[in-house]
Amino acid sequence: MLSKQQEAAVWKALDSFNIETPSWGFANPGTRFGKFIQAAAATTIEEKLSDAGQVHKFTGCCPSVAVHVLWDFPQGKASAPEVQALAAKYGVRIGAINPNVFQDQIYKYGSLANPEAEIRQAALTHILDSIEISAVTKSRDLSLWFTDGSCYPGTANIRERKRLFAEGLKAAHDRLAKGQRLLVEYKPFEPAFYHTDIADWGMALLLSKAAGPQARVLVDTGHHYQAQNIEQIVAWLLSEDMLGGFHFNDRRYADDDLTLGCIDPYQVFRIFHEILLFEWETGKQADLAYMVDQSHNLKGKIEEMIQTAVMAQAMYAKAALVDHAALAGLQKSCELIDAEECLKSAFAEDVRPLLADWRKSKGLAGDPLAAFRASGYLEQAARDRGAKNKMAGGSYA
Ligand code: RM4
Ligand code: MN
Ligand code: MN
Repeated sequence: MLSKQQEAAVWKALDSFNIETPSWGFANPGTRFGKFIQAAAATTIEEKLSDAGQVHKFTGCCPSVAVHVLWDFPQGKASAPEVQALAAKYGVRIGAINPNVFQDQIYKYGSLANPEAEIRQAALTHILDSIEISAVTKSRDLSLWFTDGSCYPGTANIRERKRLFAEGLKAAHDRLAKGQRLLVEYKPFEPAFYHTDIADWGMALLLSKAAGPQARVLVDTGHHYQAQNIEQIVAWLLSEDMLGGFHFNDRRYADDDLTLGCIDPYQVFRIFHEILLFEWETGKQADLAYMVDQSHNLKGKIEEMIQTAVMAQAMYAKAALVDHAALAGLQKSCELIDAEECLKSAFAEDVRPLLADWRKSKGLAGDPLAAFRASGYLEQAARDRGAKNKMAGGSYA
């Protein structure tokens, strides 16, 4: 049984917890081996925002949507006011803006680190256009992920490319408005299979520092080597005031983009624990963007996103149950078993009844997935979009 005090801690945590959904998670993506089309998948930015609106309507914790400029702004900057208005129409707002400097043919040998100055400039121009879009959509974060790298030893000058990245990111940073942030994401491999220019958190950290004071590191939970201790990275970045936010997803092998916590919920809990422990110790609020970065080949997209939001809330609530004062004492006196049990007992609590109560207090259904299923939205979407999906063959766009 949870004490009144513990219940209050969970309640407070839930009141402050939001997680952003990705527009691309509602479309028909797949793997590089093929796509299995879903009749109800979103085919336009309007449909993506409508679906994201459903996730927020039933969970109450997904008020914003990250967008990919190339996929969601058909006319580039000119589409920004319309996209902004559509978000409002469906009860969400536009969150992080993701430039796309990896899909166009010109980026075969890289974007900001391309050996050709003209292509570097094209990439920078797209990033600067994305900053202009963020002014219209009132988005705080510009979220940058690069595929730059090389596939064979000896084919690229690694140090020169690092220099070019520092230069390009600084040029982008210089255009940020006050209060905006540049989030620098890292990933060890894919599509570059020998070296990736921003391969890990250390590289992202150094480049963020080189870019300027409004740059932070973005941790995508799927972008690590097997067995890497992600919560340690989180703790270090927090202590450096250099953690900007997350792309949440789960993985079993590599960058699998699986549903958050489907393989290892304890990992998610441990990440949230490091954040809440930091806040308790320092009395500071960690200023982080919690975002989902998942795209599902097989599961229903809206249902999967609801599962994700519910999982994130549950893990955050469990992390809020850790008795920080007790844990700090146990760590100091090296009482290993008791310290570990202190952490694990919070993880073991069943917070579902409390989550349901919290939802009901906000006028939401206790079980968001069941409520969404009962709404008939999915069946209607399948009817409205089925023919389009069949014809289009489905894509991220
Ligand atoms: C990448 C990375 C980026 C995302 C793209 C679609 O693996 O995680 O954040 O924008 O996928
Ligand atoms: Mn990501
Ligand atoms: Mn990824």
